[in-house]
Amino acid sequence: MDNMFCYQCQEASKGVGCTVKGVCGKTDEVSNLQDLLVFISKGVAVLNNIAKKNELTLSEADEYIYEALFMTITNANFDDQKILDKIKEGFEVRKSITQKLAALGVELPSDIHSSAIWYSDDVEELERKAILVGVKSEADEDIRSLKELVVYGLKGVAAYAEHAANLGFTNEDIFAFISKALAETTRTDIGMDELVPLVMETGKFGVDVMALLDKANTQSYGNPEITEVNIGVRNNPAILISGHDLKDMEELLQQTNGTGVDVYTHSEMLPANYYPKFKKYEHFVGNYGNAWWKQKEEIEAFNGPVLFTTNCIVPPTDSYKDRVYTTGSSGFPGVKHIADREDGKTKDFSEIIEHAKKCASPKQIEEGTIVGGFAHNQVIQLADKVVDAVKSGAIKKFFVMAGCDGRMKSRDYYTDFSQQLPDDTVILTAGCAKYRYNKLPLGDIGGIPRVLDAGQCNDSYSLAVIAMKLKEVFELNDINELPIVYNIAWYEQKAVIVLLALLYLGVKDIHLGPTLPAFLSPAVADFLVKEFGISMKGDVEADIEKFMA
Ligand code: FSO
Ligand code: SF4
Repeated sequence: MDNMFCYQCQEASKGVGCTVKGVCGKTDEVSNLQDLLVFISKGVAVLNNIAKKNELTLSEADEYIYEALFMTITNANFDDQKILDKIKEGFEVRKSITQKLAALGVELPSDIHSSAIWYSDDVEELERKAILVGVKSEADEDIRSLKELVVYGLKGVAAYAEHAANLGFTNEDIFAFISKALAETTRTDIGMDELVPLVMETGKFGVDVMALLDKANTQSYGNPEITEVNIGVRNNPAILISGHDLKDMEELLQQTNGTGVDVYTHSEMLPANYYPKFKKYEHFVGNYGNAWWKQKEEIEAFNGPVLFTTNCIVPPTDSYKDRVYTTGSSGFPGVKHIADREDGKTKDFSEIIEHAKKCASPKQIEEGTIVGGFAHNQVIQLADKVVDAVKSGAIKKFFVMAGCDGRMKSRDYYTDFSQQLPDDTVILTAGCAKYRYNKLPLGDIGGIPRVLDAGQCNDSYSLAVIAMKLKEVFELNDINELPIVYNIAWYEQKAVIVLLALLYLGVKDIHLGPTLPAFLSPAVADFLVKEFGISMKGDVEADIEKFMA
């Protein structure tokens, strides 16, 4: 028997799955405990679903589920102890739901799934159970594929729901769906006929949760606006902040204000630079470095402490591990974790700020500026200009190149593709995929930059809003009639939910790369090809010729 089995991300070993240790650096122990955490979350969902059917809304159960799922996303949490603690918390949450249901006189069904009742407080037994409840516990390859597609989509939904909730924005329908869908994946009698619609419904809630997070972000911090972001450095000690959580960003900026410590974003936090409420801070210098996978060299050069608010964490080397801090759903054994907010209070970033003061200022690795901030509100303000450029033929095609970056050599495709695209094309991007081309001198078309960055991966929602707006302006019946090509790069489960959201919105003929998800069985992959025209990226010249035809 394998030590572990995980095939949830694009780096799954040999395109099949990691069985000894994760390519991401996750140990077999952590991987198995994450499987157990998903199993326990399913049990909480089964009970929560029953509670909801009895009109009992239990925010502690909803919260538990999205936090637990988020902890199992690729590159978020490598800390076995934190995952064990979360598993044990799950037992408590289940107990509390069961008691509340009993108080209402609700009886649990006799055939309830074991994830809703299995219990142990013995660590060795927990670890033995962990090996048994993973992905492979579903024997049928196609059912497993569809169930995991739902679970991975839900992990993305959970991540975005958590960010929105941190800003005080929640949606009961989204929570109800997460519990319903998770509970559905525990059924042994469910077939393709029910799982395929469940996958599509997951996509619908992908759209809803991204819309909710968009509302949370823009109502809290203003609409992103066109911004020139500094990529050079200043001569002060500084903190680097990475991940996606804007509430953490806000509190870090507030608490560093006036301390002499500067703040820089890394990777997926770059779009924080586009929000009016953050731009006003003089000590918010700009963005340092590139996509997540370059963090080893870049953190080394940064000199100051780094705060991970979410994924993607690359296991740190000893040379800088003492400068790494995690918070929220992220974690790594042996690094400092900044505790969650207590009700009505902010997080306490004083330790990382004091740490920064003792460090040298960042070493310059780049200089100049990059432009971003093309989220839906900003682009819609430019709509006339864009529409004129399309009508005059100055813009022939848009390429949606949202998604993720990663360390695989084959991702050079995206840089080459951007460079070789004809001059009358515009790239619409979101997510860390942008680092493959956002520093290239691709110029502009009548003042419209050829790379329009909407923001983080969840801001792919902005790209969908822009597409809908263009469809309306051009009076088209179908979004697929627009001159837009989708050439998406995926890496982890947030990209899975973005992809399912696009499918739900009716987008056809998406090109996906750099490799096909290992969790798609041949039959499920075939279904996606036939139903939605999904295809894999090919080589640059042939793809451009095909797309421009
Ligand atoms: Fe990237 Fe990592 Fe945003 Fe992901 S930093 S890969 S899809 O976590 O979430 O785009
Ligand atoms: Fe492998 Fe990806 Fe799973 Fe890590 S998250 S163990 S790299 S499939």
